[in-house]
Amino acid sequence: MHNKAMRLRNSRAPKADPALGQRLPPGQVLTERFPILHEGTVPEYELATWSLRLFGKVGRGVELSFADLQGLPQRQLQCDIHCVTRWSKFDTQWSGVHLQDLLSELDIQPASRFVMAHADHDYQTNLLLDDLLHPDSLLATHYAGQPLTAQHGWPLRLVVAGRYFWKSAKWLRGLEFVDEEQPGFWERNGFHLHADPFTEQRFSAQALDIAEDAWLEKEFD
Ligand SMILES: Nc1nc2c(c(=O)[nH]1)N[C@H]1C(S)=C(S)[C@@H](COP(=O)(O)O)O[C@H]1N2
Ligand SMILES: [Mo]
Repeated sequence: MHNKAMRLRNSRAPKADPALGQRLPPGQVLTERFPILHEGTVPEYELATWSLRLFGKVGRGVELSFADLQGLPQRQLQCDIHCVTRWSKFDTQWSGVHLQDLLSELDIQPASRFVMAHADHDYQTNLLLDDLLHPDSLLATHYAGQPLTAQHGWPLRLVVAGRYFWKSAKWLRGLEFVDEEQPGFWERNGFHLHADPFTEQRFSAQALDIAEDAWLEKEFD
């Protein structure tokens, strides 16, 4: 098991705050800050050569430039985010393109239920197509009214409704439509395939006890 999963497993759950009611998933702590978490270095891009590919079981594949994305309908999203390392942040505000709008505008129809998101650097996460089509998911280009910062995923990241935040791949480069579910990066390294915060689908096997403060050692902005 990856030592991130191991460390988390060996730490304790925080006490529940009844004032937060049903909105804060079990075992989470609320923060106002916005932690920055990823493996490896922050990628650098030239927008002119950047692209997003849709491929696999999706008829003719497509490759979209950033300008193509900007030409699609833009949506706003406000949602709560929940990281498996126990921090949650309420009312984050995103804007960008919804996958449903992209598929409709390009007149393409996926023929599979599963999607592998491909991101830099060599990061993948497995998703259900339905997760991406959820009204509270987005292919986000902006956070709080500003273009994403490099550290938070510029130029494009996923925001995936109802899943721990590792599913929200930063530096997204491709969506591969696949017949069978395969684990992505963290899902191969001790974390759960489906990652529902409200039922605490944290780890790939049993037993939960997670570090309530591991994220405090990270960078913030
Ligand atoms: N490409 C990429 N996306 C990624 C990651 C990563 O390592 N690489 N880490 C994930 C994890 S574990 C989390 S918690 C969130 C953190 O997003 P943030 O840095 O904007 O808070 O990004 C997710 N997306
Ligand atoms: Mo994470």
